[in-house]
Amino acid sequence: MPATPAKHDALVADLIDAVGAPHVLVDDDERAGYEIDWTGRYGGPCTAVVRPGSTNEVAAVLPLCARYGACVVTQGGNTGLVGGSVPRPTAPFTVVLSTQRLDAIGEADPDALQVTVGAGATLAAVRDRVAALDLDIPVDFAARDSATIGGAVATNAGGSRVVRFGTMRHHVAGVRAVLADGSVVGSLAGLPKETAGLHWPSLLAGSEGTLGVITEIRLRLVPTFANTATALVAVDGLSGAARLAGRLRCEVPSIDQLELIEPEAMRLVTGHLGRSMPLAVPPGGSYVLVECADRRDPLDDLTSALADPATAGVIVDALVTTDAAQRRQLIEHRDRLTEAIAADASASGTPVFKLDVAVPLDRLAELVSIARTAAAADGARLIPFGHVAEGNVHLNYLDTSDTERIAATVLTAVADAGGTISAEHGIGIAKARWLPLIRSAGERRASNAVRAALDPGRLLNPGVLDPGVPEA
Ligand code: FAD
Ligand code: 2HG
Ligand code: ZN
Repeated sequence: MPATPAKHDALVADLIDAVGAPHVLVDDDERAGYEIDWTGRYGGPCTAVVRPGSTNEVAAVLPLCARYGACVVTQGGNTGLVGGSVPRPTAPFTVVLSTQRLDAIGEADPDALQVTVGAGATLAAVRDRVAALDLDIPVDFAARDSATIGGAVATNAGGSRVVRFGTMRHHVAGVRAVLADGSVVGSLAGLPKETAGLHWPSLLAGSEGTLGVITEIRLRLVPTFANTATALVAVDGLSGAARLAGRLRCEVPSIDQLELIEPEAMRLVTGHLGRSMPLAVPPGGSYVLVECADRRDPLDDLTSALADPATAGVIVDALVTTDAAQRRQLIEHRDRLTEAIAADASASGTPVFKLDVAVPLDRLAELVSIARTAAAADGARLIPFGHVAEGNVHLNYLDTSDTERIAATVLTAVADAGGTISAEHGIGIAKARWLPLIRSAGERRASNAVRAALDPGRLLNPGVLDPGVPEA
């Protein structure tokens, strides 16, 4: 239900009291960018955008929204790909709580390998800040200039370094967060060990803005590995890509990325970058981008592993380099894929339809084949790529006619293969109705109970992660 004008005005006045007039945006043109997601597929109107500047201001804002019955959608960099960071079209009495001003970055502790950052600090800003201490962030992906640490925790983001360091939840040594009633919870002490009941980082990582607003994070860091070697390897197919990934993980301790680029994706990105295909693959072949990073030169380890008879059998061709400019060019084939897809979608006028899924590695080839068949049946174009070691493939459909049918075919196949309908982007709005494919009624009831305990008014991110009330 839309708010009455009186209610809207009263809420806005109270929000202004809480955070100051410059940080409550109500004009159409000021709100517009917060109301539509990165893909242009999801969004809706909001009553106001509020930009608190501290945990205490967040703690003041949430009970105000509760008092007026307004929903709250927390938004970081708004790079999320499942519609969870923008208002719902059906809930116009929504406040977008932007973490943009929560962007402080503390002094890193080089002994503990930790730093305290505001939830609104971007990945790139934190990386730049800690570089002087020879430290780095363990999670990285192409949206690094806009995506925030808070958003990455809330979505349990993955990215290219998961093969080495794991997903975002492994790097949260502490959080501070605000619950719907304004309670401030968590700790930033960064204790690597503590067994004392409920653990806020574990509960909030991956909660997609449904359990609380994360305001600060005690983030784990990793050393900078200054010596790098990069390879683009053409292999004979997805099973070959999986074999290569397994062998390299055994034989090259400095593996930092193992990224999958299917030929359709390579064609699209090279066209976007105005380049020719860097290597040919045979029909049914695939590309794997390999990045090694170490304190010493990893080139010999990489080249001897690629020449090993156990891997050589699946390799069709390879480019290997340590030259900075050549490395950057190779990596761009993977790093700029989402941008290339967005440019294509914007030229064709139909938003891209994204499915981020993972299956056990030995089912990857079968799944991609089903995804291709679904594209052909729809008359759509499929651009598949991903993170090979985790069996995580991003199925990007362009020029779709019936996205529901594609989702039904692909997500059912994923579930049947023992996979997940969200490997790293989250469930958001996009996949909420498909959650029963991978979560039992009992599991959904338990999730609902946790959510109801922390947010009894269902204030926070309604619809996200919510397939409806499960059967008794
Ligand atoms: P938003 O988009 O603003 O929000 C995402 C979700 O988190 C929403 O549900 C929101 O309500 C919630 N949220 C945000 N901040 C908070 C907070 N402080 N407290 C509570 N809830 C919060 N993702 C990957 O995992 N791996 C990738 O490789 C990857 N690559 C990408 C590449 C591109 C080019 C793009 C556009 C996106 C990519 N993503 C990737 C998806 C996206 O960048 C990540 O999900 C990222 O973590 C979102 O961060 P954000 O700050 O933009 O969050
Ligand atoms: C990536 O791995 C991101 O590049 C984005 O997760 C994937 O655009 C996508 O579908
Ligand atoms: Zn990804």
